[in-house]
Amino acid sequence: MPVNYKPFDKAEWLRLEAKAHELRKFTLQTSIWGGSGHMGGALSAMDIMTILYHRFMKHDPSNPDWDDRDRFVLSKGHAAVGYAPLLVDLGYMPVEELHIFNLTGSKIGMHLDSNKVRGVDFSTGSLGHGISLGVGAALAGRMKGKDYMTFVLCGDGEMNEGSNWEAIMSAAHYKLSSLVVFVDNNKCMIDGRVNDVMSIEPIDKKFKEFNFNVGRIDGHNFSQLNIAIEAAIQNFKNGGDKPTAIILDTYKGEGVDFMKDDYVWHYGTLDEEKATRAFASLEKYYEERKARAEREGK
Ligand SMILES: Cc1ncc(C[n+]2csc(CCOP(=O)(O)OP(=O)(O)O)c2C)c(N)n1
Repeated sequence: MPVNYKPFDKAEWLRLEAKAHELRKFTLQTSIWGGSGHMGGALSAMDIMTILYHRFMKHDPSNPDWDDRDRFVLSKGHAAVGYAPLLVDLGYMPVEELHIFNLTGSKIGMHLDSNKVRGVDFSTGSLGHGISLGVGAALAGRMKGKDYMTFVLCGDGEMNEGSNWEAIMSAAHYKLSSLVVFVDNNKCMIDGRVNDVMSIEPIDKKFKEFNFNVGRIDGHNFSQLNIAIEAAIQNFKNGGDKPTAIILDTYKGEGVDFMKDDYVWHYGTLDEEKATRAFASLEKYYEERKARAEREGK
């Protein structure tokens, strides 16, 4: 699949909104099929995953091992309940696989196994390892003379893991400009708010001090996401010598009113009544998102 460098106009913005909406619904549906899921962190991450796979990444569902593909590491591997539907939607697997999400015998578990799930570059789930994997992938690309990008998506709570900071230090040391680390800064983790458990702020300044190029944006705004990712890719193409970190200010459970900004929805189950409310809330949210794209898009 070629890199899609069409201009980011209103039509493109609306196309991404429609896709993210579809995938948010698909995420809830997957957790219903499986009986549960980490919906909060999947919903906060849906916009970044959508724009990466649907606008920027070189990848080919008919050839997942294509050597020139861009790499993606879902370091916050528990967001698989959102990532697996995205891969299904792209054609990496049939939808029937999701009907048994995380159930006995399913290839698709609560965290995705790259040996079992087509399209997944790295198995994740144990937090704190995705940036190391990304450093390895970016170094391998350099050694093989490839020009692929490596994108790593971390959680903000995940930044509590010390291993991240060793990997961040090595990414800067090796001047890995093909590496882009996103932090899904939704301010919540598994059983509390990040600021109460272990604050990571000022996270943008920390990356800067570790010699990264740093952006900090609204992670639910496709226009801002587009500008930040384009800049990161251009940095690599133009021979830049620093990796990039993009801090995404987001909300856990984004799109579903009763989940939004509430760590209780890190992991959960939707009964019929809650499911009805959640889907209705997503429809309302989509109308607001479309209205913003109409208003601000060019
Ligand atoms: C090494 C490790 N320790 C603990 C866990 C359990 N765990 C799963 S999700 C989570 C919280 C992560 O918070 P954050 O990174 O902010 O995720 P998000 O809010 O984006 O879902 C924890 C502690 C784990 N998966 N791996």
